[in-house]
Amino acid sequence: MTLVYHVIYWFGLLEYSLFKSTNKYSYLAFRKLYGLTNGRINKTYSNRISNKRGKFKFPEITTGLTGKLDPNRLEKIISKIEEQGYVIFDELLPEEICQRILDFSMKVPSVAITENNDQTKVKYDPNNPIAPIYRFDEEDVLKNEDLKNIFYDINFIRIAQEYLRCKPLNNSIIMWWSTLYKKAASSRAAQLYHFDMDHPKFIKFFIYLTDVDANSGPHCYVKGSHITKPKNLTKDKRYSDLEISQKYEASDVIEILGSRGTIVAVDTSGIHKGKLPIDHDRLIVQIEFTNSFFGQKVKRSTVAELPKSQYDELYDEVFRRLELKK
Ligand SMILES: O=C(O)CCC(=O)C(=O)O
Repeated sequence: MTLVYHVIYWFGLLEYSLFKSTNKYSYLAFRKLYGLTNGRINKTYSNRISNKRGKFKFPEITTGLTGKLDPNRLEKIISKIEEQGYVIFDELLPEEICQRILDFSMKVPSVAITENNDQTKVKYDPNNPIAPIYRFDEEDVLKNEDLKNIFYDINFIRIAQEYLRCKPLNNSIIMWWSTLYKKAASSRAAQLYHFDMDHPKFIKFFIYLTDVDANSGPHCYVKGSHITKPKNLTKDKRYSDLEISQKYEASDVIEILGSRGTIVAVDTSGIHKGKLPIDHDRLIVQIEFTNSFFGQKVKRSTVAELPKSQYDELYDEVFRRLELKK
């Protein structure tokens, strides 16, 4: 059977190189092969991409939402992500920006998504939640200047480039409320352990826009699980807390707590979940970079769907804003 998956996957890669789209079966074969090869196929493909695609030339010191970044600090950040799968930055998104985004999230309708995937675009009302998760459309997110600035943050791009070992592709920026609607963890709201496998290699930056303690929906991560996973946890499915605790030491299962503004970079090919909030709703924004759009189709209107020429222009804009040269 593994051979069949390989054939479908390689056919998909060929098709992708010609038409820039991934057929459903090759995507499924790719996800399956990730588990079956413990990530080896991703490494092979990613190495090829790194060898082919260059890197942006950044100045020695860049300044962004994560403060001043020089090669020394960059190296430490990358080593940490490579070693444990995530890094928590000391810098916080400034208070006034968090507040402006929070105000925006109360005014602009978002999509309330139920466990059955019923979707209704409504204004989020903390006093009367109708779904465990309210996700904002990306086109609405990108109308907000603060969120746009997060999307264009130079340090995120620089860190993503170093981690992905090539010019990174902006996959998406999404923002969502996790609410107190349900008393049990929602699979739809990614509140059960799982790993992401949308593309060969990717990295996400999360920013908390509400204070997050153990009862208000922390992002939970199993240290080191992006490198290799125990045999029983390589299947592409959701896992219970018990299944995780049977395979990992409690000290490897991390709840990322922090006041609003906390910024984290996470390789979510590692095992993770958003814990069910029980005290307060959580608002979070996520920016994702990838090394290839092979894989999951992006439904939202993201830069991922823009033709390459326009895509480069987006990077031009990043560099124009920052008065830097590519
Ligand atoms: O809500 C969270 O913290 C988890 C999000 C998640 O599972 C994901 O982005 O893949």
